[in-house]
Order: sequence, then structure tokens, then C-alpha cells
Amino acid sequence: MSSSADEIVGILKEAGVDVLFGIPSVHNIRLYEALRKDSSIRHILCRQETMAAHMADGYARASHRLGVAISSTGPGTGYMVPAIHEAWGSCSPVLMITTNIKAEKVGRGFGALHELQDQDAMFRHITKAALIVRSEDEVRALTREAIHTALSGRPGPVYLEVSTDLLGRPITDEGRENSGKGDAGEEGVSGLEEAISLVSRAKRPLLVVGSGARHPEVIAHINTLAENLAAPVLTTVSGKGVIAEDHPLAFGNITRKGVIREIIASCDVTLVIGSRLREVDAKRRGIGLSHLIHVDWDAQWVDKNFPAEVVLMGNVPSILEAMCRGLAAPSALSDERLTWIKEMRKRLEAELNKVREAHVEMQYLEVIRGSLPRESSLVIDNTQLGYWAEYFYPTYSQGGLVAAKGSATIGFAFAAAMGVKTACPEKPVLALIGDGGFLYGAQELATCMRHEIGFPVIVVNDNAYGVIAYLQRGAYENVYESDLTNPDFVALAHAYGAEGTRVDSPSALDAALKKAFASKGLWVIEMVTSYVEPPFPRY
Ligand SMILES: Cc1ncc(C[n+]2csc(CCOP(=O)(O)OP(=O)(O)O)c2C)c(N)n1
Ligand SMILES: [Mg+2]
Repeated sequence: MSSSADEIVGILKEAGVDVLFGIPSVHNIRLYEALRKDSSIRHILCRQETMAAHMADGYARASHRLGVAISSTGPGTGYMVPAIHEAWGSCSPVLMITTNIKAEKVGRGFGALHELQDQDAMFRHITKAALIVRSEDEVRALTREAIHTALSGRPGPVYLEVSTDLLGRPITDEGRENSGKGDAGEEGVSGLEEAISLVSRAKRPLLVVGSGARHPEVIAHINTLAENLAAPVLTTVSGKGVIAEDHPLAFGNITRKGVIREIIASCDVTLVIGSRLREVDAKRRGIGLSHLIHVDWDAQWVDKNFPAEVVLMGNVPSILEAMCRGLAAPSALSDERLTWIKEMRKRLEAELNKVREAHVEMQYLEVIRGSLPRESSLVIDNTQLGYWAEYFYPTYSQGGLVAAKGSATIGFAFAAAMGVKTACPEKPVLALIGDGGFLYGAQELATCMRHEIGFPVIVVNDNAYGVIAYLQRGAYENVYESDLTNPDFVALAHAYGAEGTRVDSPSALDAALKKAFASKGLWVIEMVTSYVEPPFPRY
């Protein structure tokens, strides 16, 4: 008779899970025993739980499959909070499996090992569901429900907690009969005709694409819709790559000023597809969107910063397919729009040339772009050069730029890139992270070495929490406690058995990246810079 732990492993396998990221602990060792016995699921042994969950997140974003992270009761669970918060804001289907003390003791304050009152409370607001197994009869049903919930509709993280004593208990026949929730079923989509009519009457429609459109079935529809309408497409950072940025209708990041702001101002209908239209980069920067039609998986992001005139809620690929059918004939205004778009593109190019002349950051980005093929992943942290990438790194494929915009955490990019590389071993992957962010999880160099996960990591070293120093200078004309005392990053890489090198110019970075990609190994490329300005205030 198999135990609950064996059942969980079996259900994960059935669901197609082939990799897990985690750390064994006192309460979850029965689960690890089940994994050892089965051994068909690869386990990546991590050095810290936040990083394990970032890896699962990177894996999920790159593969569009479930990313699974394992922790254990109390502190191990708590370490996952920031990474699950990020996955939540970025709609990434991460399943975290954790434990609790013995079922009969939960919430009673006996002082059991790792005991924490209301452990799941930490996750209730940052997951699609926090599911708790307190009886062996619930194991199968809740495990299936957790997987289904993470992947269905708008994907997102799910918390699954199993009391430690249940893991070794045999599953009863009754338990076996339980099955997970079925599909909730497709909701009827209202507002479709109104939306189609609004778009077809528009003089200049605009498409805005966000993370909710990061779905393999959505891409083709977005291209078709844009082409049928001859409409410009803007994306948020998380939507970058949904349309190739060298497509004649793609204009990149919506946040930018100049020509992009002019395009937005002259469009009279905005079709927003799967975007939060975050306060931080849309509302606060004074973007105005006309006659907004919001297409999304659910109501979570609707009417937050910009009121929607029409809301189309449900399965986004199906809604877009219906819109493509309803707007199949090229608009009578297509020629006029295309002439305008060509003009705007010319002006945007001229604008970009000026930015290129003024900022060395653009040269670094060109080197990075030149080192990566179209199908590749640049995984960026919240670091100065990362912000420049959000604005100016041309992204040509789905997953071409992976960023931590769900929570704007630092310390994401190195671990997330490990997850991306694990999901797509053949794909060139590059992590870009600051000296501050890198030391949140540099110990995962050991994980890379153990599991032979090799890719280059650019550590932008300005010896500072640079953007904080920049903000301090602006607000108080002073910098306080945002300078950093750093290790020798090259020596640090070597200490783990990784390769390391130091660069201080775009040409040196170019040479280092060529060498690193050719070797297929793990490289820490320390890029020495001084304080730089982020692109937000000017561009
Ligand atoms: C977990 C977390 N702690 C603190 C912050 C606030 N924060 C945002 S950027 C930043 C500095 C990052 O420094 P570094 O990684 O060196 O990048 P730089 O700004 O120097 O380019 C900090 C501390 C955050 N976003 N996330
Ligand atoms: Mg820094």
C-alpha cells in the first residue's frame, strides 16, 4: 500500500512534472524518501528556499508548465514568501509543497519543532489557493486540485501544506477514489460585440499587452489582430516578447516617453490584453488611455488604475480568436494608419539613436543583444542596467526577457535563470543582476555546480544599492548606507569552482560573453561600473 508521500510523487508525475527544486528537512524527509524510491523526477537540491522558489518560477515561465518547489515547516516555509509573492504578481504557476507539524498538534502551541501559528496565513494573499491536508483521505484530491488551480485560467502560485505525520501514512482506498476539481468550465464572454464595434469604429486603435498574454496560444492572435487593424502594439515589461519587437507594428515598452507617449495620445481606442497597468509604471507616469477595452482571465486587474469601458473576461486565447474573427477584414483606414506608423517608427529610431549616443548603458545592451540569438532568455534583476533593458532591450521571442516585476524584488535573476536553463537546456540564457541582488542568492553557485547548470551571470558591480543611492541623492542630496562592501566576485566564483572574469567596457563584456557561451559553463562576469542613472526620469 503506498503512502501519502508516494501518492504525491505519483500525482506530480502524472501531471508531467519532471523537475523539483527544494531542500529536505525533518518534516518532509518522508517525501524525499518517496522521491528517492521513484527517482524519475529530477531533484535540484538548493541552498535556500527563496531561491528554490525563484528557480521554480523561472522554470514555469520558460516552460509554461508547473514549477514545483519543496520546503518544510516554519522557517523553511517562511523563506519562500518573497519568491511566491513575485510569482503571484507575475502569474507564474508555481506549486509550493510544504509541511506542518503533526496534524493533531497544529494550532495548539505545544512548542513542537518549527511550530508556527497559522503558517498558511503568510500565503493566503499571494497564492491562488492555500490548501491544507490534515487527513490522508485528502491527499490525492488536494494535490490534484493544487496542480489544476496553479495552471488553470490566469496561472499563479498555489500553497500545498501536508502535516508531517500524514506523509508516511498509507492511503486508504477511499482516499484513492477522490479526484481533483474538474474544470470550472468556460464562462460565456459578454461584451464581445461591443468591443468589436468600438475597435472597428476607431480611427487609431492601440494594443497593450501584458503578462496575462504570456501564453503560447495568445501570440499568433496578437499578431493577427495587430495586422488586421494596422494597430501599434505596446507591451509592459512582463509582456515583452509576446510580439517580436522588430515587427513593424511593435513599439516596445509602454512606459517610455517621447514618441511612445505621442502614439498613446493619438490613439482613440485601447485594447488591453492581460495587463495590470500597474500604478508604478502606467498610472504614476501619467499615461492616458482612451476608451479602454480590457481583455483578461479574471476581474483581478480590471478598473484598478484605468476604468474599462468594456471588459472581456475568460479564456484569453478564445476571446482573442473571436476578436480576430470579428475584425478579420483589414480596416478601411489601414493604409492611413500604416503611413502614420511608418512615420512614428522613423521618429522613434531617430530618438533611440540619440539615447544610444548619450548612454554607455545602451552599448552594454547592444553587446548583450548581440551575444544572444532571437530564441534566448535574458533574465534581469531590479538593477540599473536591468531597468535600461526593460526600456530598450529588443526582445524577439516569448520569454526573451524575464523580469521580477510581480513584486519588484531583488535577488531573483540568478536563481530564476537557473530555472529557465533547467527548463530549456539548449536555450542560451544570461542572468543580469546587481552586486546587491547577487548576494541575496550567490550561494546557489553551489547548486549550479552540483547539477551542472551552466550559463553566464553578469554581476553589475557599482559597489552600491545603486538605485537607492540615486534616489537618496535626488531627495536629500546625500547618500547614506547604500554603498556596499563587496567580496572579490571573481574569487568568489572560483571558490565555488565556477569561472570568473572582470570587465569594465562594452568590448571587454563582448569578449567575456563570447568565451562564456562557447564554454557552456557557469561564468560570473563582474561588470565594474560607477553609479549610473536609471532611464525613468528622462525617457
Ligand atoms: C527584497 C528586496 N529588498 C529591498 C529592495 C529595495 N531595493 C530596490 S533596488 C535595490 C538596490 C539593488 O542594488 P543592486 O542589486 O546592486 O542594483 P543597483 O541598483 O546597484 O544597480 C534595493 C535595495 C527590493 N526591491 N527587494
Ligand atoms: Mg549595485
